[in-house]
Amino acid sequence: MTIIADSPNTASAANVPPTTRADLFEWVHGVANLTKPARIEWVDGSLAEKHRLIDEMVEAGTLITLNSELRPNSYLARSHQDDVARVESRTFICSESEKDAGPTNNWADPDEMRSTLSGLFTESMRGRTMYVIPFLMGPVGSPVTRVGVEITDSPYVVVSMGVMTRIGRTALDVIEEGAPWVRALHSVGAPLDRGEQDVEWPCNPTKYICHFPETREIWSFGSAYGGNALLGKKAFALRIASAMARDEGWLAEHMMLVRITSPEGQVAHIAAAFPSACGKTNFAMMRPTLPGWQVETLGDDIVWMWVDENGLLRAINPEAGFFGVAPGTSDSTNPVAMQTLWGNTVFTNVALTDDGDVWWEGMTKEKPAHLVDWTGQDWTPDSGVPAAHPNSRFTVAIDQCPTAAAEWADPRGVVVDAIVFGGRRSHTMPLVTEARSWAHGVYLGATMASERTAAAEGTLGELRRDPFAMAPFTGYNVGDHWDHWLSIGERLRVSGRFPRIFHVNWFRRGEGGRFLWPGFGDNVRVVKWMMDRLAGTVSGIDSPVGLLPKLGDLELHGLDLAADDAAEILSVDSAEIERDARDAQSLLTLVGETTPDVLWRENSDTIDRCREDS
Ligand code: OXD
Ligand code: MN
Repeated sequence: MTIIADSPNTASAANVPPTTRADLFEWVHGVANLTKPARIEWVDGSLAEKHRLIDEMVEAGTLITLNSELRPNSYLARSHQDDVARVESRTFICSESEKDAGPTNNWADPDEMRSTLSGLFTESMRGRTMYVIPFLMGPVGSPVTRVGVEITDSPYVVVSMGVMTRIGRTALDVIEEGAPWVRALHSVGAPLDRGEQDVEWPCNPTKYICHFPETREIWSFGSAYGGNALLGKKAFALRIASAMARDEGWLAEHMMLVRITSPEGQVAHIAAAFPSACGKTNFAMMRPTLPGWQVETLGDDIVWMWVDENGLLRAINPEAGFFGVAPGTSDSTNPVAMQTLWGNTVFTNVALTDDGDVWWEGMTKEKPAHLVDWTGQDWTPDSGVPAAHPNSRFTVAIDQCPTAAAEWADPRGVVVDAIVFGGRRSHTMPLVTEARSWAHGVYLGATMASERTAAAEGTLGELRRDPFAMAPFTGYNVGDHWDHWLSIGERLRVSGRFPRIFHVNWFRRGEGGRFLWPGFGDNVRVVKWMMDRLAGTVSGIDSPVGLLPKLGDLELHGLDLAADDAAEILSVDSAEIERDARDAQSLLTLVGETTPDVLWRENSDTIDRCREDS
């Protein structure tokens, strides 16, 4: 770490920043002049630096050291109680034209927002250290790897960015070579006066997460929660990167990426989009229940894809870590995640056990008799409140994952064979359906919907259309995003090697509200059907929402599933699908003239098929 100056106004020749890029130096200097930190540190990404920051945070009470025998090198952070999730209502796309943000984003005029933010950032780092973090999204050498610099006044953000991205010298070298870089400015918005005692989780009730797609800039104020503050993730790798990808002809998507190997050695790479907290991480780390099947993990949250010179769709994971939801993760639901979390993990807002380890709802069948909950209060099973926050998280490096595929960091990426969309739907959508064409697949992605979970603010359970699971993450007009997907389809025509597109629903409920499908490792049964479709060994049954498996083609052997339930979960009720298609029209209408005609056609074809079916 290079420490430049004790005060931005006292930078001396001896404290030269480790960059020759005037644009970078000037930006850092300009931010320091605005935010007036006590000192500036350039982050080099070394282990020594990480340990020093962790020690400082332990000293300040921001991190609690866990029992090193049970959870080596691991820490617990407890956030402010109002800083626990992404704040979509405070997330803005500040494009020059309002139309470019589209109807599903909050738009703000860039000049007005800059002036608001400049006011908020004025002296916002007073008394704190301003860290400059060069970071790389993607492995060095991939055609879609991009670089950014995050300035933050939060050491928690520095350490977390060090897990989630490639920080320090490697990234700075790419900048030195002349690469354009994204400006990502973050402040917790809690200046410290001289002698003032700091709090454990500084933040500000006023929050702004702002994106300027034209100038590739991010300004985030007031929150230290990962999704708002680790700017390489949602802000850059999805919102800004999606705008870059539109301009440059590639895709930045909210997807996980896995490699599947069948017992016969058939290999396929699957990229899957699910709204937040719908089992995406569980899918990415699936331990298949069918013998001989293997799932290897390449990514759990974000995928960048491009059409290569041979017309194949290739993908990388731009991240280097997992920022996963803890509750519900257990040795039975996701043993791979549990193994990944053996140590070197930062937990946020989980509960603390009496022996200095972590616990969250769903981790064990039996609840511990006593815990300290995520708010720092004593907790017993009778407390009547969750011990861990429903959106509590773990932050851990991918290379700790026992199922990580060796290629997760290969700059050549992997060829995508199948794309999967999914959501949490109690009814209507069957367990799995295959799109009839690329355009139909884009329609299924555009109109996908899910019942709301705790990863963002909002009413739990409410059905929300979440196009491509990108509703809070597309940095431009959602209709243009759909059009962009259609244009990628045009480019794939060159090779004719279209990934097949599927839609899955692990969450369909039967009588009395019980889940019909066991999910988790048994989802490999659905993956097997997809692989059979890829290999051309099975056909499908035509339905208004696409091709359904024949009951006999879905491997149900060894599964405790009543025949009626199996039939129900594969069934499609035309009236329900028609209702859903009509409901989706409000989204197509809302998006208005930017909705591609092709998607309206897919919508009316779906309704026509429902009519023919009934
Ligand atoms: C996440 C999210 O944190 O999607 O990954 O909210
Ligand atoms: Mn996500």
